[in-house]
Amino acid sequence: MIKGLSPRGHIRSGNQADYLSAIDRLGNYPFLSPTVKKSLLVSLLVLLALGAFFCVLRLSQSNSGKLCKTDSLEAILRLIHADPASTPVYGYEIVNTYPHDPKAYTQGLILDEGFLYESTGLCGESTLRKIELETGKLLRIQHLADHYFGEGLTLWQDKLIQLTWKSGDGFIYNKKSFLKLKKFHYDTEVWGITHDGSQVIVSDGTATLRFLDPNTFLEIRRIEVRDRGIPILCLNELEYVKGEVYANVWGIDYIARIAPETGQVLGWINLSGLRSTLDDVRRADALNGIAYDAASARIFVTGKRWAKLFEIQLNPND
Ligand SMILES: [Ca+2]
Repeated sequence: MIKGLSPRGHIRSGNQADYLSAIDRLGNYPFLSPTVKKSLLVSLLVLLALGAFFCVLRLSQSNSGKLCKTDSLEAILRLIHADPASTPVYGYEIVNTYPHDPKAYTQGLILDEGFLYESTGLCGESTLRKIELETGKLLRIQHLADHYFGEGLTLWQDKLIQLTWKSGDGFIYNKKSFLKLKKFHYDTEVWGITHDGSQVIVSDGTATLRFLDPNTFLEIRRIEVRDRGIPILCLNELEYVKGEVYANVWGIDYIARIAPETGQVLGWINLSGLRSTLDDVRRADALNGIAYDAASARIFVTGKRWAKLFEIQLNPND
């Protein structure tokens, strides 16, 4: 499936609730004439439609998404299983299973001090969330404007950095309050983000990972991710784990373990069995979302519209 408008670019109505609430509140202003109320109603609906329209229009011009075709993904799968001895393929054990919002279109996932922070995508549904790990309870949420499609998320010092897909805008928030501290701009499409303690690392759906200054967001260096010489396209959500970059590969249920110095794939994690444990497999979209808790050395994974979040332990052999 070509990565374009489907499945990433659906128009969704997450912010419609805000608009509908605003429309409801119009009834609380009896001093407004019916004509004025009608004009305000039309204006709100036009704003809603325009936001979603421009979001989808921008997504339709995707470049890297065109790389993620079925034959490209099948080539990666053949490579992974061609000669397991040359690049290790890890299996997993499920240590714990936690609830995850089945409506959350997960694009970025991290864990800090026992809490999950998540960035979700789709036009009109993009959010930043703080979640109680054990219960899945939503503790805080920030809606993005309808014209943004939320992407990667990382925590730099005490600030959350959230990217958006093709709009060229990223946001920095206070971790506790979700107060938006800064909006910054970049010129490229972006997907995932993590950091290694000194630089932030960004994916863009190709095989390239870029290392950026966390304060200026200027590029310092870049690597091309390869396994046995073959570029690994469609790199998506990222997580820095014990000196390696873990990356979801869009469209397959595998995580690449990448050497940040060279881009070489050090190993693969085969998570293709996780999907079958979901109650509603038909609604579940791509495996996406890796969070690592360095304090307890725990790894968490989930997917877009997956109703479960898994703590996993890696096995040396698939
Ligand atoms: Ca992550």
